[in-house]
Amino acid sequence: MTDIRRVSHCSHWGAYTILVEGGRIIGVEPSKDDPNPSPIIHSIKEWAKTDRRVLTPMVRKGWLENKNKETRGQEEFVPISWNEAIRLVAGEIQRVKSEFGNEAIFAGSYGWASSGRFHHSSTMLKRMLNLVGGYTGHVDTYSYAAGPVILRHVLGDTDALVGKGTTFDTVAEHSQTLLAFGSLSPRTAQNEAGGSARHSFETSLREITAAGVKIIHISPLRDDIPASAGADWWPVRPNTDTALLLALSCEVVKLGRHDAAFLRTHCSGSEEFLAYLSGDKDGVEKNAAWAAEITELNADWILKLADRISTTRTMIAMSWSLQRAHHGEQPYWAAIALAAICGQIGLPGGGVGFGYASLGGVGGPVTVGKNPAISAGKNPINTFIPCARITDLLLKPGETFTYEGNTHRYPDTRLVYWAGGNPFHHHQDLNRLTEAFRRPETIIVQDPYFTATALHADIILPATTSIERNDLAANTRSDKIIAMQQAIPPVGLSRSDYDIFSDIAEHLGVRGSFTEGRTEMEWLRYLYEDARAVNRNEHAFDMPEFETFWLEGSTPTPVKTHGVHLQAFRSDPSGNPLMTESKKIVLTSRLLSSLQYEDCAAHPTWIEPEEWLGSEAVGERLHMISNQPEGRLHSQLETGEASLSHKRKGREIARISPKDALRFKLSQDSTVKVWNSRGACLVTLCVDDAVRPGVLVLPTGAWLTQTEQGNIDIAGNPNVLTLDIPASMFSQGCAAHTCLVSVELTACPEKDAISEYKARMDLLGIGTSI
Ligand SMILES: Nc1nc2c(c(=O)[nH]1)N[C@H]1C(S)=C(S)[C@@H](COP(=O)(O)OP(=O)(O)OC[C@H]3O[C@@H](n4cnc5c(=O)[nH]c(N)nc54)[C@H](O)[C@@H]3O)O[C@H]1N2
Ligand SMILES: Nc1nc2c(c(=O)[nH]1)N[C@H]1C(S)=C(S)[C@@H](COP(=O)(O)OP(=O)(O)OC[C@H]3O[C@@H](n4cnc5c(=O)[nH]c(N)nc54)[C@H](O)[C@@H]3O)O[C@H]1N2
Ligand SMILES: [Mo]
Repeated sequence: MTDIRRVSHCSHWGAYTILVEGGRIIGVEPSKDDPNPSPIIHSIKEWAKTDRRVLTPMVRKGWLENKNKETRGQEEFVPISWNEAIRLVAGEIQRVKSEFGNEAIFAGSYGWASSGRFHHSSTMLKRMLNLVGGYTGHVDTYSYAAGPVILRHVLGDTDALVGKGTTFDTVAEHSQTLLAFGSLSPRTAQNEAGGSARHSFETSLREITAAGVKIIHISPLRDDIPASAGADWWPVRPNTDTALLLALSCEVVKLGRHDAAFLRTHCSGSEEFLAYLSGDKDGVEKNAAWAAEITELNADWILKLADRISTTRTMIAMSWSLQRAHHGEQPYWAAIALAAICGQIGLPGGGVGFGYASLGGVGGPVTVGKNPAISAGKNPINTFIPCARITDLLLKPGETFTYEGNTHRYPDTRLVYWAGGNPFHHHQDLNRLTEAFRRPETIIVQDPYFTATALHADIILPATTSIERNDLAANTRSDKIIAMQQAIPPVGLSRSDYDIFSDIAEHLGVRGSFTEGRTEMEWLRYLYEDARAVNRNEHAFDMPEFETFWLEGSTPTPVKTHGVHLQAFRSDPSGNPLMTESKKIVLTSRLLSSLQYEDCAAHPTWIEPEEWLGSEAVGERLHMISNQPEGRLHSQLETGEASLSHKRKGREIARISPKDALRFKLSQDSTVKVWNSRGACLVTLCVDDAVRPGVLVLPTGAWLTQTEQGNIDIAGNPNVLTLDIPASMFSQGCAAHTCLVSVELTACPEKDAISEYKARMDLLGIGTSI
């Protein structure tokens, strides 16, 4: 008789049951409650393999011998014991702290890590460092930075961006027109930070379609929305949406349909903005013909759309992607301005919302109760960087940067500690990052995998994946807390993030405050029971006691449906003022007016991005969209079955239009070099009429595998090509979606990237000895 154990678990891509027999994973079953489970759940079998895992603590030879920095990223590693590794790491923290102060430790450690809210590696790293004087951290995220920064000044908070605005059920009931900028796609909705029990986006989209809502889809990619939605596709030039939004505003005003009363009672600075639209300010009317030229959309369509949105209840939905671009503040602000001009903000099914389906929970019911999560504590020092300025931090110590109108200084970083993130996947212009990673004295990376970031480390600490320990999954956009139960023993000598940090804390003399005397399971019980008590006392919502929850695998949490963004403000603007400079919606900002930034003006403004298809210097280049990969979360589980199904010949697939295939004499499945002045990579080509001419789509996440001579990445990582510039001086956000590239046919090298990566690991001594 075989004994199959059924283990409840969850990842960012959803909840599932792991089937374990004799200590081995024999299958993964989707959660019964999930109407659209993600295929990525099956890739988790990969976690149990040793192929690309780090099996034992490792140190780079040159660092161990003489703290050599020049050979970082190229040199062999040697295995060491856990005792030795912990001693080295704690010693470096102590040394840098006493010689240079805590600000010389960079532990922003951006990254998605696991969905577990206890073993959350970057939170634990911060918790530990906060007990010994703190660290330099980061603000905002790669997902969104330009967006929340501008929203805080225009609407006073970020509710409309983080899924606390208008919900899909309201859209289905009340909207007549839905303008969808970017994507509304099950591809991105597969994931949610912290995981979710049910993927409800496709159901919501069906309800919206069935209710007869007319969807206009504005995107360079037709398949950014399922064909079943029956949307009209407007194949906009990338990064020009602001011009379209300004023209729609201009034409609504010209039709005399703008809501002058709403602009007076609920907005500030509309006069100056209207003067910009009419051309009174700069001599150029921002009309349909003007925008048609910039966006390459049809002027008549724009006129008709202006008519439609000013006579029907219209919701403007905009992906997070649009603000991950140069001047990424502008489309967000211009969308708010258009919704304000139409006077629909605060009405059910009208107004604006950001990030619908960018993650699975945005647009779904909003969690109102408490979720369990370990606390990072408080950082005693206040040095920080905007998240995407990591390379500048390392290359420009002592220099200044601006953020939200203030000036700050980059500290002199001596120690970098990264746990649960992969900057050599996520950051832009990776060749520049490589140079930056040569600067600090010591780099510590804690990850289950030998990632491209671990390759650049001095000390690598192998963490377990979530299936090798116990945890809780929960998030602010899910209606359940899920038990993440241990399925298999730790792979190799890897240890849980909690155990690693507890031992380092011991060396630093703060073990007691770090652990508060609790074991893993005691923590889970404590965090769960705390959330349960709050939900009972403050929300009259009963959750079962911990033992029952753990046995059953999940519990519901309190949620709110039928959200209408800014309803209270609309009905009584002085009784419910916004937290902005005017207490109203800001259409011209006094702050930005005083700052006089060229890249973020006082009101929504069309400003040409650094690289775009309309630039004089475009030549024969394409605009690269490096969007999120269908078959994995970022760089995680790259060799899992879901991820591999979206690769060809061991590398990523890039898509271009049939017109461009003809123009560049490229055909289906050919190996193509994509390059620009910053770098080059190889991709396998797919010719697809879902892609707008002039655009190349290359998803993120391939494991950087550069050739020794030419620095060509043979895996297809778009971040060797992207621009490392901020969205603007105001937000300093990531601008990955602004990038021009060239393409050319190339001979296919013998090895594919997957086997080549493994071969290099062997050469560097990784994964061979325990
Ligand atoms: N060109 C371009 N670049 C982009 C984007 C884009 O649109 N275009 N998007 C950006 C966005 S939105 C984001 S969010 C970032 C994502 O960037 P990241 O969040 O850095 O990407 P991940 O691959 O999820 O990295 C997570 C790492 O954590 C490790 N890990 C997983 N579980 C654990 C654990 O339990 N403990 C520890 N210690 N480690 C663990 C994984 O092995 C992996 O190496 O990328 C950004 N980069
Ligand atoms: N499968 C999967 N899902 C994911 C992730 C993943 O790695 N894999 N990552 C998750 C994370 S961390 C995040 S932050 C979200 C991100 O969610 P998003 O930011 O919404 O996702 P992206 O895939 O970057 O971009 C969506 C689409 O925007 C369009 N777009 C790009 N530039 C422009 C433009 O200038 N104008 C217009 N109109 N459209 C444009 C592109 O066609 C692109 O396909 O995705 C999440 N979901
Ligand atoms: Mo993200």
